[in-house]
Amino acid sequence: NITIFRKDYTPPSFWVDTVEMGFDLDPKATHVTTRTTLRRNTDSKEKELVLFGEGLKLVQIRMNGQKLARTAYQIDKHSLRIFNPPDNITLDIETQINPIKNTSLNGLYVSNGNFFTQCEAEGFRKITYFQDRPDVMAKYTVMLRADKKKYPVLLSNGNLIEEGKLSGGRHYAKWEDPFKKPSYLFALVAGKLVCQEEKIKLKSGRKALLQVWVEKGNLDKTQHAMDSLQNSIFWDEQRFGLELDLDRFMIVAVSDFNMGAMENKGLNIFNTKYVLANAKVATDADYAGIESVVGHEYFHNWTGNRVTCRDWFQLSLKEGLTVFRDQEFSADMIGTNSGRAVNRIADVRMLRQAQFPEDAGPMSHPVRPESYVEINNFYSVTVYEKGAEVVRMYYTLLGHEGFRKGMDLYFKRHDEQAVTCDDFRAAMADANGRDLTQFERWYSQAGTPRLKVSTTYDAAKKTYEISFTQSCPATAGQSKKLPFHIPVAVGLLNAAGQDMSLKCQEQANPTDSTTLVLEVTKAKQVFHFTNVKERPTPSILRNFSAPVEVEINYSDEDLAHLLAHDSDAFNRWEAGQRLAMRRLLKLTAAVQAGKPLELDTMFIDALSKTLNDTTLDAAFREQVLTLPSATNIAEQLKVIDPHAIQTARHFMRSEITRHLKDDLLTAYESNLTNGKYSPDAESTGKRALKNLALSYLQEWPQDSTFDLAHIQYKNAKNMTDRIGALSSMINAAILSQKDSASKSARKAAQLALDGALKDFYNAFKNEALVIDKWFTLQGSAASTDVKKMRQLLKHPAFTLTNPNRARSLIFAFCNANPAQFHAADGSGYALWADLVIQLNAINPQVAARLARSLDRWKKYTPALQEHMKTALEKVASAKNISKDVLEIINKALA
Ligand code: B3K
Ligand code: ZN
Repeated sequence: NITIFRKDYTPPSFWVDTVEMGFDLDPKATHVTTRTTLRRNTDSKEKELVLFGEGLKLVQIRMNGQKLARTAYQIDKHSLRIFNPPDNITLDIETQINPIKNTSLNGLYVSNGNFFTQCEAEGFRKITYFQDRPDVMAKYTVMLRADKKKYPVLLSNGNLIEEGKLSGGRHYAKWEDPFKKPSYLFALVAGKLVCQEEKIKLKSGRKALLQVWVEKGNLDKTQHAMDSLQNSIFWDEQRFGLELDLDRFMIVAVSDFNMGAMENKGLNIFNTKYVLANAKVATDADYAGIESVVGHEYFHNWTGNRVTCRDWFQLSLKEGLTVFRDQEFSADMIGTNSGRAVNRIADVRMLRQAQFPEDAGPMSHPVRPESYVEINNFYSVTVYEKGAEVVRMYYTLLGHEGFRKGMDLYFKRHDEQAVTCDDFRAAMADANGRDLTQFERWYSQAGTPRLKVSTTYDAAKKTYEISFTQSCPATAGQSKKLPFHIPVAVGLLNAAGQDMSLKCQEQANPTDSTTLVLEVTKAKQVFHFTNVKERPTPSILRNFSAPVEVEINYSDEDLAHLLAHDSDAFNRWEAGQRLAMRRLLKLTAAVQAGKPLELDTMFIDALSKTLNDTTLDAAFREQVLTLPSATNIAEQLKVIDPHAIQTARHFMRSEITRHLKDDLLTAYESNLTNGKYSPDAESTGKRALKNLALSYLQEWPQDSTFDLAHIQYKNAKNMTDRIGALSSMINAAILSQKDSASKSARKAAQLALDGALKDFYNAFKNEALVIDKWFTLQGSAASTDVKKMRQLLKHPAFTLTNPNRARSLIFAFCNANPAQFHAADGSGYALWADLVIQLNAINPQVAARLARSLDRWKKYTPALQEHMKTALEKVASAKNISKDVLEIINKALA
């Protein structure tokens, strides 16, 4: 397995102008003809023409009309090399492939009898021999031929220019994409599909046809995706002045898919999970997910497709930027008071949950990685989510207008080019006359920076000082770090909880502003504030203005003050999380030391104030009442003891419930959403708070609280309430085993739960995405041990070949069921190893994701570490392990 380095980039030896492809589609033997016109790149020193190809049967190759002599080229497992080609070439290549056998879901494959492609990053080479690299951009024409009965719909990128009948019951469709594109954006779809379509008018007055294609029977679930697409189109016109450049834009849903969706030019292919929704089958979270993924893929049309990446090390150029754009889109769509902040909180939760651990573990890499073995492993939370934070920092540093100027210049300079992260940074800098040289370190240095903050107030001089000390822990392959350019948004609260107006000596700001973006660029830096009339409470890193960890000595009173008053809703929430985290760490230590567990009333009072403050949006209150996750807690510890964390967290939840039963019940009852289901922000927030209250109430096992869940299940009119009730019933059944509930109550809880699970399965057995939820509920239930897991894996509805289904059960167990996955005897890890090995043979990309579950193994208690190591070694020594999985395992073991 070879490592590819960023420093080794060289331009391609040939440019490709046009690509004409022909497909004779057949599940077992698809015939592909590819005619390309190439011309030598005079900037390249490379003489040969190297085409990549994988798993292809080469039928014929001709150069400039002549059959290519066997001595003129060489073929190995991964490439076809043409010696001494002339400067201008027309190449004709015929290959044959076997889509039905393709379980990797990469390249051309079959799902439910229909054909689909996935070419990013390197799937095109599984279709034909080609310079399959993003800096080779060409214009494509595609002719599809297939049996008309079996494959009535034939789609590819761009515009349909011709279609008709062929002999033998076959038909054809010819597509032409008017824009140059890299091969990874090629797509075709063929099969039995139906669509919802609408015509819209674009800003320029041009009309465009929008289509959402699904399998028959799912047309009642496409409206939300269609609405989201239209909202995305209008938002991009408004916010960035970017118009849809095609006359036709298609979304196709497929149930076998490795990730969320793919931005193929004009023909987005989506996991059904991010298309199909109605109140019966989809939760509020599903609705929000669809909106953001539809937005994300659509926004790629400019950030990714019109301007693409020079090489895969630049992946964050398109992904970080496009995630930032989809986050802003969702925030602009939400329209409630605290909606923006609630979205921001959810994004930061996710960053801390997944990206911070990645950045501290064996797979840590900079936003622009320096090397890879398998590029698919770098479609990571670092490249995507941290990459989006990096883009957000430009936005914070340059302001709304400044950022827009930078975007405009980026498109002006680079339209229809393949470029780098440096090009993006240069556009941002040049458009604003700013020096962003140091900012480059966000792209080259891995790790989550630490920002230590200390403050001093001089009452006599009325001055206030904030000192910052930044550092960054060593990460895989990077021991020394240089200071980052960190925008730190700061506010100062007076004793009444109001924002003070700020005057800072080091940082000019508009008069009367109450939030100031301090630019920390040195290892140590002090900012002086003048005319500060009383000792303030500092609100640091408002709206999470940089992806760093802030260490600051707040007193509990400071935090309660911030939680109650900060004008920055993000930091209000953050203060609550800090109060909780302190206590969770203490409780975890107490569990380990065998000391009694206690929780102070000050914390509970602070929570109860928020819970009962009905001037706050329900969505925001729900976020404040949601405790830091087990993973968040684990990351704060030197040694992870998952069982101690569980016990501590459970104790805190039950104490909160013991004190706030009545308030929780009130929150439950006053947030019922009756009437027609709508996934708008206000109703979503109400359901979230109601279901959170319901789950807390189960910590106080009583017939009445359990009945609440059971009745909600029976009467549920939408999937959010149904799932909310069911997961509360699961927890209630578990808790009633532990606590003092009577024997008959215990039995009743278990019986009701069994009944509900059965009922749920029967009611939705024809809705694959809902059955995924059914598996997830059980995979993550603290009552599901390894033995129960092995039973669920044998359930007739379970399969490893469908990624959604495999993930629904297995990832839930390995990533969201710490109590059982970390079973003391190592049986959870042994199961993990078996499954990684089995999945590896079917789908290396899915297997490699699962392989990540043991990333942090070196942080666990010695006994667990030992078991984890055994499991990792088992995978490492198994036969035929893909480079996808090996890269992960080898880095973990290194
Ligand atoms: N660009 C695709 C991801 C492709 C993943 C390849 N392993 C989806 C997206 O980010 O929009
Ligand atoms: Zn993307």
